[in-house]
Amino acid sequence: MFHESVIVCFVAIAALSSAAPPPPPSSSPSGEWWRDSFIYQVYPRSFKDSNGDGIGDLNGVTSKLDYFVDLNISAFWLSPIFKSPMVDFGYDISNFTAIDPIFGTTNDFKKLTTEAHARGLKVILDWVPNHSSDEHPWFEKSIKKIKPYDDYYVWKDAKIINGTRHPPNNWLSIFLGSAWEWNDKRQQYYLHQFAIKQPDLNFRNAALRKEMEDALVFWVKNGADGFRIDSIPYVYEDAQFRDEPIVPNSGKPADDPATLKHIYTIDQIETYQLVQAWRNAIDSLGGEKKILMTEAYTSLPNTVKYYEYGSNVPFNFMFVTGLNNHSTALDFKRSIDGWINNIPKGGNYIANWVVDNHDNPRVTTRFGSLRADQNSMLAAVLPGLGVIYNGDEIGMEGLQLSWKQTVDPQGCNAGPERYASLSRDGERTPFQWDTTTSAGFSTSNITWLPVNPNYKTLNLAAQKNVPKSHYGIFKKLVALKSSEIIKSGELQVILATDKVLGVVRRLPNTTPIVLLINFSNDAIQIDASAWMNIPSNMSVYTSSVSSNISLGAHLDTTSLKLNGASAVILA
Ligand SMILES: *[C@@H]1O[C@H](CO)[C@@H](O)[C@H](O)[C@H]1NC(C)=O
Ligand SMILES: *[C@@H]1O[C@H](CO)[C@@H](O)[C@H](O)[C@H]1NC(C)=O
Ligand SMILES: *[C@@H]1O[C@H](CO)[C@@H](O)[C@H](O)[C@H]1NC(C)=O
Ligand SMILES: *[C@@H]1O[C@H](CO)[C@@H](O)[C@H](O)[C@H]1NC(C)=O
Ligand SMILES: *[C@@H]1O[C@H](CO)[C@@H](O)[C@H](O)[C@H]1NC(C)=O
Ligand SMILES: *[C@@H]1O[C@H](CO)[C@@H](O)[C@H](O)[C@H]1NC(C)=O
Ligand SMILES: *[C@@H]1O[C@H](CO)[C@@H](O)[C@H](O)[C@H]1NC(C)=O
Ligand SMILES: *[C@@H]1O[C@H](CO)[C@@H](O)[C@H](O)[C@H]1NC(C)=O
Ligand SMILES: CC(=O)N[C@H]1CO[C@H](CO)[C@@H](O)[C@@H]1O
Ligand SMILES: [Ca+2]
Ligand SMILES: [Ca+2]
Repeated sequence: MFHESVIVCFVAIAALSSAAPPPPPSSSPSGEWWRDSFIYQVYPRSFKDSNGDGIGDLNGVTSKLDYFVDLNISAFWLSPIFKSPMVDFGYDISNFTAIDPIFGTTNDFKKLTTEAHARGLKVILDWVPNHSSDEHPWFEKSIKKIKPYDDYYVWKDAKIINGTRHPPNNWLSIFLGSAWEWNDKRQQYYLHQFAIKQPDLNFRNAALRKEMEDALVFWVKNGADGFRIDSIPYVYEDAQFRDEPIVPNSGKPADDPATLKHIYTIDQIETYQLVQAWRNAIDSLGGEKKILMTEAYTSLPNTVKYYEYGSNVPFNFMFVTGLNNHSTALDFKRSIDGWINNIPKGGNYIANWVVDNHDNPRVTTRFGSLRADQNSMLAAVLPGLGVIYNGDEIGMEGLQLSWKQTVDPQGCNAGPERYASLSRDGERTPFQWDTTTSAGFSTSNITWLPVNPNYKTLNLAAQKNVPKSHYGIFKKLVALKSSEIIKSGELQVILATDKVLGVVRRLPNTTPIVLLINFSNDAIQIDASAWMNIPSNMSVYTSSVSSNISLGAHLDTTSLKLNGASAVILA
């Protein structure tokens, strides 16, 4: 016991002396309304159905705007709502300037933005530039080599080996198998980095670039306050179409993209220049500032590079893919410090913390239900912007579907043996509003994905007036986000022990804000006061549902006990 605490102390000292990255910029460049707020991702199919067809829609979102006001988020972003055959549930777009009838009409969108703006809320659209649907008229014309569409997609001749047709190179699709699909009519292969029905657009063609930029401008003129750009690293590929090197001993099947080192299919420099061009195009329209958020699952240097090319929010996915329920307090500290320290200096850029999204198992699945609040608490106390996914704020849980119920192409392509870990349906089930039919999501009892049966107890209505609920806690977090100490206070990320992560925000002559997270089940009693240089008597601002500490209680931080997997914010 004594021996263990000696080691613990050493870690804490080492951490303290090397910690304290420079404080984040405190002056907010005027008009950047997203700073120091939470942004909320709406998955429209699953949020609220207004017409009883079992699929969420725009009028459904409009009917819930007062909920966003209640949450006090600054903005919400909508996964794609454009015309689509829905093979990849809207990520396969067949008209970039039309709303899909499943979601409503252009007028419904205008109504949504008008009513949102009237409530001080901003609306962000999901922009999917890498590919269109194969049912887009451009693709149909491209197959027929009708100008200028002939060159709107990435076409290549077959490689003939011993008289047999082969794809032009070894590139693999994210959804498994060759990234090339043979088209009999055109007698060429087309590139698809995602599904076969999602041909990659050719951004080396100036006319295509112009069409896409015009579409962005179209939506801004119709009320969009900015864009979340999907899968941005994939937009350009190597102009010479070279084979990608093979990862030695990946242990993956040959059709899995993890077997290749992606040096020619992602992160090309032209991709960054394209984001800058879009930045310039939407800025030139004037009016209120527009936000650009970029989705890039890539290395940290390649992610933060987007800051310098006009992205306000290069999504930080450390809580989504980098860390999991095996991560230690030290892993968290290293990742957080790494992000803060890698933000380019001098640009007044802000950090961001993505808690969850529609492509990864829910936070409750990845970290366990006891830790449902932990990452939102981090996103609130750390500087910059927090991004949550619908349902996080009530601790919604993933649902494991049967093979027969699976509809996600990433699951379907994987087949009955492999779908369970690859399908994204589990995190996309309908929002759980209350205990009525289909959890209040739809008047229909048949919904596009089944409602999680736990809605009878886990729903918004059950938490609405309960301070110590996920929802009650999240509301406290949003309020904290806009406080001066979180906006501009000094940041320290400290290992209070090797099992307990501490985040402290300080302003002169003010009680600090202290977040403590217990990462283990080892019995350690800590003197947080000495190690973290915080007052010995602090009150509980909020604590996780899993914590037995009461809100508003006063705690003696010289001898602090947190129960397993719990987190607390002291003030
Ligand atoms: C997309 O839809 C809009 C609105 O319905 C229409 O005016 C336009 O022609 C369509 N674009 C294409 C390429 O089909
Ligand atoms: C092509 O055929 C020749 C003769 O049968 C054989 O030696 C060679 O290995 C084949 N090449 C490939 C790439 O399969
Ligand atoms: C930890 O995460 C894995 C993978 O997401 C999951 O299977 C496991 O149940 C989790 N464990 C706990 C205790 O939450
Ligand atoms: C769904 O509703 C229909 C019509 O009201 C009813 O007959 C049916 O039993 C319901 N099914 C379920 C699973 O609740
Ligand atoms: C709502 O957010 C705004 C801006 O972030 C903040 O000024 C305000 O105090 C918040 N309101 C509440 C009730 O937390
Ligand atoms: C902690 O502070 C509160 C409020 O100032 C006070 O009521 C309480 O007695 C203090 N507790 C201790 C142990 O000093
Ligand atoms: C919380 O639980 C832990 C262990 O489960 C216990 O030691 C501690 O006294 C409890 N704290 C409160 C405030 O009830
Ligand atoms: C962490 O949780 C365990 C299990 O409930 C508890 O015994 C321990 O005291 C906690 N650690 C700290 C530092 O609070
Ligand atoms: C997080 C996210 O939106 N991922 C999307 C990336 O792009 C593919 C193809 O457009 C989608 O399937 C994913 O959902
Ligand atoms: Ca509907
Ligand atoms: Ca591409």
